[in-house]
Amino acid sequence: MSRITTLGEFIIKTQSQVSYSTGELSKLISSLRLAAKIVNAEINKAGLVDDILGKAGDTNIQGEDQQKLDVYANRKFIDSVEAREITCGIASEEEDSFIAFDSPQCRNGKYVILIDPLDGSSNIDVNVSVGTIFSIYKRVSPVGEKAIIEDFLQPGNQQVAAGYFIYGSSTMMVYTTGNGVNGFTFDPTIGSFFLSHPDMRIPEEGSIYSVNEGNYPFFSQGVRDYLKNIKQNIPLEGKPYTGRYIGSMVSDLHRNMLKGGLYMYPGTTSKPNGKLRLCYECNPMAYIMEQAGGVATDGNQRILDIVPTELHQRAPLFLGPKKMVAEIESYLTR
Ligand code: P6P
Repeated sequence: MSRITTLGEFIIKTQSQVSYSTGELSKLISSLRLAAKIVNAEINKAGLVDDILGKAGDTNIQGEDQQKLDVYANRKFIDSVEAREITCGIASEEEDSFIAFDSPQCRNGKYVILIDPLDGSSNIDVNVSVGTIFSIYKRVSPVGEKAIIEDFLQPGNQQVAAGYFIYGSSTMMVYTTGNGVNGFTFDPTIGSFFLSHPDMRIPEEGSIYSVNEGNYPFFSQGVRDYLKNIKQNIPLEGKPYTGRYIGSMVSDLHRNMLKGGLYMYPGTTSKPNGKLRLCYECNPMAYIMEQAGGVATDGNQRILDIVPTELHQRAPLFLGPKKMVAEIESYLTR
């Protein structure tokens, strides 16, 4: 039986791999673990708790209905990160702008964090898996001062850590600090995350594709040609491609990383930049995918090389095994 490794032990053991880390990054990652446990507990009993399901009655800056659990999760992650006093600021999908923490200790924080506190939350009421996505950077503003917007508008290739929590049939944390991707499964009877998926790599071959085909009429000709042709092509193993899409990016991406598959959210005629947010959805997932041996592009360039100009800007996204992304890219340039 392989040695049992808790997330806490793993964070400490691998801390030395992050050259400049003085333990703050470890503390930041462990603060996310605490918030995720709290959110997980609420999600798992959402159907039983009064007044936690459904819409909060507000819309976020994206113009999306905020679910009550969106607001709850957002609060828990912000409070948990701020309480550790090791991060100078946070940006969230659920907040109009970034939050610069004001305590002297926070101002001395080296890192900023961007987060989608509860991605796919509209699925909660129908009991479909949802997730939290996070992205961590070293600040560019002087230590000791308040965080500024430039701290949050760095290209994804500057990330020092990224990860996601998936609240599914089991709750997992999957993250990277630039030395590969590792997955941890939560044992609710003990209240700890345990290393269950060491050194995750996406299979080089894949026969799963994940896209909302309801948008087919509004995709570019290249995307439509790709979707038409893969229904005629038979991959090497002789089985047709499989369409799998549950409308929860963390779940779709996690499945495709384990089984081999392409996830995409292309632009459409009305939304040429698609729906997904560059800074706290595309970038962290692209970093994880690259660290797992895959690739992530917007159809023209590497996601991680895009320099953000706005906190909530969107980007088309194609990510998965090199061969599958290369194939669809060959259609996009036609
Ligand atoms: P559509 C959830 O709102 C989300 O941001 C991703 O998790 C998911 O993949 C996508 O949007 C689903 O969007 O337009 O297919 O419903």
